[in-house]
Amino acid sequence: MANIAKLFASRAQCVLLAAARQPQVATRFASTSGNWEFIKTEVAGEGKNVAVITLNRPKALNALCNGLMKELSTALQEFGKDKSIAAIVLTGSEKAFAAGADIKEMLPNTYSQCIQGNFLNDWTEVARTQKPIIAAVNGYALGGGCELAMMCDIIYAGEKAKFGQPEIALGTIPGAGGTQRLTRVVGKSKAMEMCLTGNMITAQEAEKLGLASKVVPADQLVGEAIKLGEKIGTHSNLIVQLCKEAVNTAYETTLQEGLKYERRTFHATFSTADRKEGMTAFAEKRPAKFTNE
Ligand code: CO8
Repeated sequence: MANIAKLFASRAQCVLLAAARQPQVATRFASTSGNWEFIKTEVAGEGKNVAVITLNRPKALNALCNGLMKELSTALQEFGKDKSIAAIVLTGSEKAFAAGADIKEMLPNTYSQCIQGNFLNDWTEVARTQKPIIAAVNGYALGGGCELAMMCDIIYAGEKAKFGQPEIALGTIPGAGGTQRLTRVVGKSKAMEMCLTGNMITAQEAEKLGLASKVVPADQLVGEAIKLGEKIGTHSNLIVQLCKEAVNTAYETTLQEGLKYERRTFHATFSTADRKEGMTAFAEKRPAKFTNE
């Protein structure tokens, strides 16, 4: 156990050191120029610190073709490096967040092509992103679309959103987390029911099950998600990153190991300027001025 504690302490210190080593200049990337085929990107919020990525393939209900997933990964990497961005909102259209992987594109795939081409490898960028990602889900989030939403950190759902894992009806199974992330969130019985029948659940059910944290009217959804991103952006980006890692650790390890990781990360925050500033500001009854250091 002592070794695990040491490992976690050194992981937390590495994160802090790596963050401290990064250049402090705010860089704007091509991702904000709107030069995409399958997505749209913009920067929103009063402080222009929330990135919004909109899946934009309306004719196919935002089916997640390779080109779309590549653009999404690139945009996430670019916003991830952009120091001025505190949080990212990922959304689709009112009809569909995403109706799943592109069935027509996948149709001719063979087993050997899937294995040798490492099919789905491009899909991991969302879960690897260090900044908080909020999925704003209107309409269908099916198959890979539901899995994409679950790779995000927080899901806000529009009133008419529908979540489901219908792969079983296509003679396959979820391949990007549907049998794993969904089960951890909603429990075995509900996950089995959804994966084995392909039945969809409503936004209201998703909220009740803890899959979505809030249901809002469809036309206010993206605005609410941006507000959430702005609220997160009022805190230290550095500490937000550590906190996100600590919450994610709950899904990766045992309770004891997770508690140790949390404790060591908590200790590590005492080596940051932002921890000192946050507590000093409280004691002096003034707003904190975080520097992300
Ligand atoms: N792939 C490709 N095209 C799609 C997809 C899709 N997943 N979903 C919809 N479309 C296309 C339709 O083919 C149609 O195109 P066209 O006009 O050229 O015929 C257009 O979008 C509009 O769709 P519909 O006419 O069907 O619209 P409806 O409003 O009648 O129905 C539904 C909406 C219920 C969402 C319906 O389109 C549907 O059932 N879609 C398929 C949902 C599905 O099965 N998703 C799971 C896909 S498999 C998957 O995600 C595996 C994930 C594994 C990991 C990721 C691997 C990359």
